[in-house]
Amino acid sequence: MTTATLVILDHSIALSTVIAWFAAGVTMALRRARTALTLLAVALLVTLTRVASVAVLAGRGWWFVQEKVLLGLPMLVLAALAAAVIAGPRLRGRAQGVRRVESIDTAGVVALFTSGYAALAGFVVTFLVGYPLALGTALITIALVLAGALLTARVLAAPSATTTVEEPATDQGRPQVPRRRFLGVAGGVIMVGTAGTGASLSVRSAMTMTDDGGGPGPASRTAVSVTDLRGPDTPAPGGSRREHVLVARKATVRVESGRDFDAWTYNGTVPGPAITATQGDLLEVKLINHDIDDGVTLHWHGYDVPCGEDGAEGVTQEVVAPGGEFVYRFRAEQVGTYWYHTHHASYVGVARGLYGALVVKPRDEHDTRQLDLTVSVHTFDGTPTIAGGAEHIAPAGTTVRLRLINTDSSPHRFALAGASFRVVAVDGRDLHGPGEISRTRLRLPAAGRHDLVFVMPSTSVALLLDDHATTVWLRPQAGAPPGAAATPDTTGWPELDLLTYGTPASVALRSATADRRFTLVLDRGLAMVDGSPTYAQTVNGAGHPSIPDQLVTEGDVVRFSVVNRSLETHPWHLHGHPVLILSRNGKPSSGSPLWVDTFEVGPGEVWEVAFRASNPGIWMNHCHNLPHVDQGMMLCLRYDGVTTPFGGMDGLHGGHDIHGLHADGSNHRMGG
Ligand SMILES: [Cu+2]
Repeated sequence: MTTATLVILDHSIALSTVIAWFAAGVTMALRRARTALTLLAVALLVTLTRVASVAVLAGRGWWFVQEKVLLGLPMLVLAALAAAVIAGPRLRGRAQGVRRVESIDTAGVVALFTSGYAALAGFVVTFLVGYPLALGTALITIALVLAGALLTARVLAAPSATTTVEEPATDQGRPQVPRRRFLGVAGGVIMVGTAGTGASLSVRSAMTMTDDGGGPGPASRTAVSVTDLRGPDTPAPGGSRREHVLVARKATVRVESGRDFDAWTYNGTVPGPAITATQGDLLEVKLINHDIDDGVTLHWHGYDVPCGEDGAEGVTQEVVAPGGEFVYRFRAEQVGTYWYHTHHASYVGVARGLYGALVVKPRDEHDTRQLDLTVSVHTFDGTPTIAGGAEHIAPAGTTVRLRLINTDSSPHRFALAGASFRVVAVDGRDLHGPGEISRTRLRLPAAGRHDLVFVMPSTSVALLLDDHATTVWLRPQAGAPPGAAATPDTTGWPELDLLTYGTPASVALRSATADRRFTLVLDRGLAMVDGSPTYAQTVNGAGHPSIPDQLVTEGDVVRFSVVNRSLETHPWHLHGHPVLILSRNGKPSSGSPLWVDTFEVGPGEVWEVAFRASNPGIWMNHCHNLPHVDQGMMLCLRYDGVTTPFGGMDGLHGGHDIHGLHADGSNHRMGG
């Protein structure tokens, strides 16, 4: 059973305990002793099942159960035992007619209701707080459960409630609740709850600090500003200077599906102009903002540029406002398939079209028989659309390289019909010994890239997106029939698992001792995001910018684990460094060394990755499901001694926000 299934099962059992205990309490209050006794037995059984489900879940990792084991379960079990001892014998007596049904048995009913409160509190804590559990939260929760018990006792102990009543109370005969006392106690409980929640939230929002990952803390060293970490302004020997001007402006574009779309563009097109270079060239890209009121930047996704060129608004530069400009310069030293996009309010900007491809080819590539195509997928108004041309001619024998780019916030599946192929690179980095595969689907996480290579057969080849209609045709000659690739049903094709694909090769980083280790537990919960309490996408229980920075020192070997406690998928993206995948759910990667810039952590999954801290700066480390960034799922990896003059690190709690709150304080969301 997957961890996600276990989590869902545990949630269902937890909910059942809530229902069972309250049902037992209500029926006992209604003096239906037999039913109440049965329900008590059911509640005890469900509680026992809950203990088992939490125990099994604990086997998948402490992060999945911490708050349950430390708080929810002990509370529930204690309350349940008390309820069994207090209410059990009384109910049995009444059910067997030993005792006369005279009145509400206050102690028994309170005991049953208290179990219900305990079960409910545990359930709520899991959803609102999750991991890690703070002592304050535990104390508030226990206080609320006790307050609930007290309140119930007071309500039941009201004089009219103890009057002997032979029949279940009718509306008229129902015990009169002493309103003033009830309101007083209820008000008190609400106040305790509100004060506690407020206090715990403000503690969380104030605790931005540094996580040193077990390595040395900050040293007093000469500070370097990110503004000094800029790229060279000459190409490598033999390379050339490639200048581009990208003007960010609004435009109505006709997407390949044939519809018009009110886009935000670079140079009036979506995708923006493809930026290509040969290894060693100098890329100089001038970004001009014409009329994007929200502001723009350029982030070179997966490209390990010097930090000052990273385009992370509020950390490496100010946002480029309308009328403003910013020049990015860096050497194209890494070959491969990448992409660029705005990193300001990116959940809106990228969705509306502020992105384009970045492809760097090796200097020594002279294969004239190669067809090199870049194919990107982007969703406009809910329709995934391919950019890169619907049809291409590739004579039989041609080597075809397909550079697939997912520019969306959700994963996409590609399938190639009519030819066997190799996945030669992932996220721009070559794989080692990739074998030939066919009838296999490729899952591209949000922001991910796969490079496919195949030799064109004498029949047509089709590329399919998400198992639907063929989106790109490759034909050996004009008018060639679709042949076997016509309408293949790809739904039954297996998905390629990159962790077992290709052949292993030794990588020093894999066995190197880590200088620092971090764990990021992803979940949903109540947290402060940009100064407001939100049901946020959290990292270790906090939302941006209250998530502690990860501190590293240049040269460190860093390992970090990403644990997904939630039921959503989180494509995790570290800027400025490729990460080596070490393991998924404790199982080591066994194929080619896999270097990626974005790895998709599914619900219940645990990924461990490593990287070498070799690119000084302050780097965003975030979920690339961009709406999740807006909901708090972003933090910074900071090299010791690097500072920023922008809002980023010290000004995070001030008016300056680093990912999408505007000068007027409003969040601009994309409509529809
Ligand atoms: Cu996410």
